[in-house]
Amino acid sequence: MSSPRLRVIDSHTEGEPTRVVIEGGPNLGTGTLAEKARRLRDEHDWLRSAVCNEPRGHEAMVGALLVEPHAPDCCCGVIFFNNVSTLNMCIHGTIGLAVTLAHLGRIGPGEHRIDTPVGVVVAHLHQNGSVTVANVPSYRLAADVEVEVPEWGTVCGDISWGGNWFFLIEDQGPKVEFKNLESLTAFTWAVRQALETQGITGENGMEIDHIESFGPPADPALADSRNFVLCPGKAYDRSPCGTGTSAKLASLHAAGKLKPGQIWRQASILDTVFQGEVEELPDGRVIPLVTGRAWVNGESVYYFDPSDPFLHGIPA
Ligand code: PYC
Repeated sequence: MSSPRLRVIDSHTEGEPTRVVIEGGPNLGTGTLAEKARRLRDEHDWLRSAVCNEPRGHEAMVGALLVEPHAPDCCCGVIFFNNVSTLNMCIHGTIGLAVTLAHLGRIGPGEHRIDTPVGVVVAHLHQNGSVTVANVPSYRLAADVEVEVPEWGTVCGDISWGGNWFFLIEDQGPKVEFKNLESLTAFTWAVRQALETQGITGENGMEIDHIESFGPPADPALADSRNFVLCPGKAYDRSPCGTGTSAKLASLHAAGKLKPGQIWRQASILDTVFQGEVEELPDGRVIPLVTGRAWVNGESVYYFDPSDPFLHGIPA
């Protein structure tokens, strides 16, 4: 493992941070983005930890490593990661990436194809600076799945794919309000553990590593729902979570509650909003279109002093 200098650009998307590594990342070789993500996870995990964990990062930080794309016609490839591992996909991060690339003068308004470990997504940078991401095909795998959660009782939810696997819970557990952050974290963490213990998974045994709890919005004039999303490393998403919004859109569509082109406004626990809609695919899945805003708010160069006991971060 070498000790390069890394150059990163920070942004936040509706409150959730993204840190794009624009220089100094390891050579991940050739192949698909899924193969490169596996190499990053198995052979270069120091980069993830150095970028996301303390002392440079914190539990909510999502990193994004820019790499060469594999799929044709893409402007770049990206691998997202957080305080504990690589992520399949991340929409708030894609919005942050698009705004970062615009800040660097590498892209302008218009549509940009971006290669990810779960497929190509399209980021549309609008003239007003907002970004719409056309996500990977999304779908509801199972509805009204019951899980026995120690100390919380039976919890019922949908299992849906929106680029990550989600368990979607409505009007159960603590009220979805900012003052309940601690109990919402305890509740959703208990649900996640119960799903794992009881062998409830996404397709092909994939772990359901995101838990999303929904309640009514603070103001129905501004949003249709407010959510709390527990990310894999136990941090809550400060944004409405784009892959979580995609999973929700897929569930609503499967339940006949959302028609193509109909707008769904998903508020986060901080009451920032993503706007979503779906396009139908012939096989019943949907392409979620998720729109949000991001702001570049910093730039750093990271040094790796071999005498620093935490040069690669403090493991989460
Ligand atoms: O916006 O998709 C998202 C996301 C995933 C994890 C954190 N944010």
